[in-house]
Amino acid sequence: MNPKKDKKISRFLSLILRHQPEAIGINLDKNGWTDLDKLIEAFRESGNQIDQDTLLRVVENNDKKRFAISEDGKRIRANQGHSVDVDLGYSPAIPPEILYHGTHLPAVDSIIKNGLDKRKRHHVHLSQDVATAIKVGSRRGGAVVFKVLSGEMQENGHEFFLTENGVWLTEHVDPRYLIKMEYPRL
Ligand code: HQG
Repeated sequence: MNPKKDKKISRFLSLILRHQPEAIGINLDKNGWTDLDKLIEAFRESGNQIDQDTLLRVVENNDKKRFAISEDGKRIRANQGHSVDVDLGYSPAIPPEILYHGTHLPAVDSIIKNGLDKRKRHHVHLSQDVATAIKVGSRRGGAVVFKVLSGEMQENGHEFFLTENGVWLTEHVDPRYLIKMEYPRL
């Protein structure tokens, strides 16, 4: 096992299962699933040798549990983060009073003015804790963290969904529900 290589495979899987299945000629069904055997075959044909054990290991060990295997063990999908049109079938759930969103400095003014938009993804992604939000924000440089008044939003009729890997999703967050944290601490 080679952690660096596994990370590369995970990145590639995210690209294929969330954004560009056509890049290696596979299809996702309406719920985002694709056949494991066909995926492995398509990986091979695109010059990426991978066997089933490696793929299952990458899914199992993934730091954010980004992928799920179907109950019958035959299909795979990404748990969240899609830009392609899929219905993940998550039911509305009651969020905690406060959730967090990590972002980067250049986005702050626009977020304060316009709220959180889903951009290319299906939903705005929110974290359960500050540490995760800092990590998300750090992907683009120094992190800025917003508190989201999710309890109040839900009371006012906004829907929230909890993905299988613990990410909270919602359609949009109005600026009135956002508080910028001055010194986010772990
Ligand atoms: C920002 C990763 C300006 C938003 C992470 C973010 C997450 C605005 C960027 C998951 C804005 C969108 C999602 C506004 C939002 N004006 N900027 N009005 N509203 N933004 O990648 O939340 O590793 O689509 O703050 O860990 O960063 O891929 O969303 O910076 O869970 O599994 O627009 O992706 O998970 O960026 O990340 P993204 P995100 P994975």
